[in-house]
Amino acid sequence: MSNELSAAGEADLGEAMPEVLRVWRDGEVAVFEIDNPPVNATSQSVRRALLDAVQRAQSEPETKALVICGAGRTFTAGGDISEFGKPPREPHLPDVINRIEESAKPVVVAWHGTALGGGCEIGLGAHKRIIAKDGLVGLPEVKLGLLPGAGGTQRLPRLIGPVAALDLIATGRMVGAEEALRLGLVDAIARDDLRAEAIELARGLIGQMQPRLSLRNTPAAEPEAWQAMVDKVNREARGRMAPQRAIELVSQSLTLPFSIGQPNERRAFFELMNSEQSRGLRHLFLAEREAGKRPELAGVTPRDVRQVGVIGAGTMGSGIAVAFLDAGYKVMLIEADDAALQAGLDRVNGLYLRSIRSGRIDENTRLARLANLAPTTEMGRLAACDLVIEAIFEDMGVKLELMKKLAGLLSASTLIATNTSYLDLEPMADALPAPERFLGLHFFSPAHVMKLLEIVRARRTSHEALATALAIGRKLKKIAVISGVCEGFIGNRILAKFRAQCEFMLEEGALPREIDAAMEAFGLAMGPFAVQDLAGLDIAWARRKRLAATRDPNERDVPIVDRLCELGRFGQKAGKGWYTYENGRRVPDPAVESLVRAHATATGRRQRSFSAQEIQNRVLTAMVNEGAKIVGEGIAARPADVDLVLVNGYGFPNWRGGPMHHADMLGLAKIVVIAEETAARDGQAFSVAPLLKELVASQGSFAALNGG
Ligand code: 3H9
Repeated sequence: MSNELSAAGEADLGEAMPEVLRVWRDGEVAVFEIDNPPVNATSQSVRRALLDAVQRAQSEPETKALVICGAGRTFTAGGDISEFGKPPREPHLPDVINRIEESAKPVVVAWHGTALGGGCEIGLGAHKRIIAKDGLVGLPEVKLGLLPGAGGTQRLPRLIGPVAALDLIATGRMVGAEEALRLGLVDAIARDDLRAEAIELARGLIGQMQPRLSLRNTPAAEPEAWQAMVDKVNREARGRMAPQRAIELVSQSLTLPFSIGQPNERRAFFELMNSEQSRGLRHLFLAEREAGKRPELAGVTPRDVRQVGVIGAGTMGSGIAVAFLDAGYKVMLIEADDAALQAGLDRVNGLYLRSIRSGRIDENTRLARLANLAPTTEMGRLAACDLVIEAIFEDMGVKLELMKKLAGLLSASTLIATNTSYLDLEPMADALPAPERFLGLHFFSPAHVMKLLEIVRARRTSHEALATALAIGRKLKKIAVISGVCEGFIGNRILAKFRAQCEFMLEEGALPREIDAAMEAFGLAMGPFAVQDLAGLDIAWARRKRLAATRDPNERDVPIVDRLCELGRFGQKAGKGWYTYENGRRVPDPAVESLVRAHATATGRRQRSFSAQEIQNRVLTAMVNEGAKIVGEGIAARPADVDLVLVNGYGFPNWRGGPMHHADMLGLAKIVVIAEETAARDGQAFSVAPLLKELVASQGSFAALNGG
């Protein structure tokens, strides 16, 4: 029988605080339930209440064991991110956890939902851990550029061994109940009723001496396995500091007592907390959660979408179909004829077979997902869809034809979306009887993998259509960012300026390999010329030829890519492009370098050498300047939305927080100086964004425009 004891959560400064810990007793077991919505973060009030409750329990004769659990949908998501970067307030989580571990009465932690970061560390301080069947546990601090700061790097290796501990800490991945049990991270998986079973477990421990993890030795690692894990972490760290510090601290758990390891961990935690990398990653965490919040959409109910039609089963269309199938939608895949449809189905199957090979899904999942796919060449069947997305050839004439057809076919409630990457949405909207139900859903290839979704709002797109698109984005587990209509929307518009600046530098004396090396050192996975080789230069060439007739003759244009294509250098698939490929390895090609040099000299521009720093500054300035125009024109609602697009769709290093955040870190005044130099040299190709100048004049920053 349960009896309510008290509610805690009183503040140390006499402020009125919500009750964040409910306390009751079940016989001799005191139950402490953390109740701090939305995710039970271990905020100061929670730490205070938990510490007081654990201490009080020590002197209560009727309490013989303790259970700590969480209210609502999750145990706890860990440290309160809104407190990060501010002076820490007592009691500190490591002290609370040490007190739990030292409890003379056994403590059991019951994990449900997610037990993350500090929430996992509370469990490591307890004497036994039990998890719900669908519970997840992990130390994801590394994703915020941090490390566990409440004993996690020292207790976890003592519990599950250093190799598995380093894996979890350095990747930040969450593990499910079965894996947690296999690793020894939990003592039991609840069969049915987590709370009741946790209380039973605690009752069974009454009167026994409880082992403390901090006093245990870390089990020795198999040297080869340890080295392999260290190598993997180093390889995957790619400029990020936190995983490398994780290696250091987990190693210390093997050789140093907890009393030294823990303060070392705490120091590393605060060093990382103050690092630009962690600031960048925390900025993105908050930006992701803000992106879908639009004041104009508050209270707008999204439409219910179940059946989706995808027109065009090429690379994009089949990837989009798989993205929707994976999220549980029914999908109708449309092609013009049987051969094209079969090729599309082969692509869809190929994607699923690859997922099976990589262990992401099993055969039953593949079959279940394919059961929701209806391939057809009959456009008329689209009438049954709630949403229709076109992913056909990128040509306005062809798209307008299709829109006219759809206008006569679809029911009055169907949402219509285009996956265009560049084209203007307004003429397409004009071709439809209900333009308020039309918008862009710009997926990135491969569409079932890439996290970014640009939702393009045309002039007449309704709030309901936008709210529905955002809800779809969430269901697809994408990071959805709303963009207005302009050439290339947010991402490709910035990419075009970035690429142009790289090509301008070629005309001024830089070489492709120098630019790629500088940008890879900055943190891009691949430099811009290597990326073009991967994508295929012929695509850009075809587009250039298409646009040639309408190109402004005064616009600065660098035709080197045309010369490469004329020589059949279409990129990796041809074995040569900006580079030559030998057994898949890219090698700078003297022939390309002479071609670049010859063209550069012929332009009559002054030739000089570029430092990596100068290349990075120029590229970043071009991106930030265009980003500022995009925000200034209202195409993106916030600078943080621009950051989300560049990080999630274009490989901008996440630990730099995106170009706009990074520019704030560098100081906007510096960016404006470089932008003005560029404009002075190249007035036709570059103009300084008015917003950038305004912010510098008012000593403002992009951060101030993010709100939230
Ligand atoms: C840590 O623990 C350090 C310790 O080692 C040592 C300390 C000394 N704090 O994501 P959602 C908010 S570091 C404060 O949309 P979901 C979030 O902003 C921490 N707030 O829900 C949002 O607010 P709003 C290590 C937090 O269901 C709301 O909760 N832990 C925190 O898709 C809902 O969030 C992590 O890194 C937080 N820790 O996903 C876990 N977490 O409604 C980070 C969330 O105003 N969190 N909020 O927009 C997550 O991964 C996901 O939020 C979670 C839920 C999986 C928990």
